[in-house]
Amino acid sequence: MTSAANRDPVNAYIALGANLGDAQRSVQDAMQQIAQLPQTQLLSCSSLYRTAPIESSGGDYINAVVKVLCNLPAYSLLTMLQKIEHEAGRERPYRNAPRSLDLDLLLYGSARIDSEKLSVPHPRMRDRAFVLLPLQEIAPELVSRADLLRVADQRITRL
Ligand code: A4P
Ligand code: MG
Repeated sequence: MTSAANRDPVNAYIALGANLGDAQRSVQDAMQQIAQLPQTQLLSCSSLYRTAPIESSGGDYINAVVKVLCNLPAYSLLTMLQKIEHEAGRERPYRNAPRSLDLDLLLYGSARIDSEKLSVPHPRMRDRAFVLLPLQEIAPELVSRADLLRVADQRITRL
């Protein structure tokens, strides 16, 4: 078995979202917490975006995407992201409920994982302006014109 210390670091992209409480603050705080994760270097952060809820109730969301260089295995990174969500008061009363903080792993290098606990690439990332526009800001090579056309009717404003 390969130890974490011998693993090649991987570029990973994380989507941040919130639409309960002080959502801007929650997203900014989460960026700081991601920067402090072990074996993880925060490489870039998109702007914050105000976005219309997609298949979700509640008010507008604040969304952003960050890029990290990470030595953690994908499942360990996910567990740490879920801990940050939990500490931000995340509750899950029903699917797509308004949330104080949501952290989704979009991409973990070129890995393809499809388990109940973790799917990467995130299966819905190419259908959502709230992912694609911030991702395009920090990794334009990962977002195509066709992607952007597909989500052109979704309301999103860069803050
Ligand atoms: N899980 C599987 N793959 C992943 C992954 N790549 N990253 C599992 C994170 N978690 C992943 O997650 C549910 C389960 O997915 C977890 O047990 C985890 O192990 P969750 O955080 O409880 O729920 P979620 O993120 O709401 O679920 P889901 O299905 O990923 O939701 P979506 O499709 O991402 O939609 N509208 C706007 N404007 N902005 C938003 O941020 N977010 C959603 C959530 C809907 N509409 C939105 C927004
Ligand atoms: Mg989530």
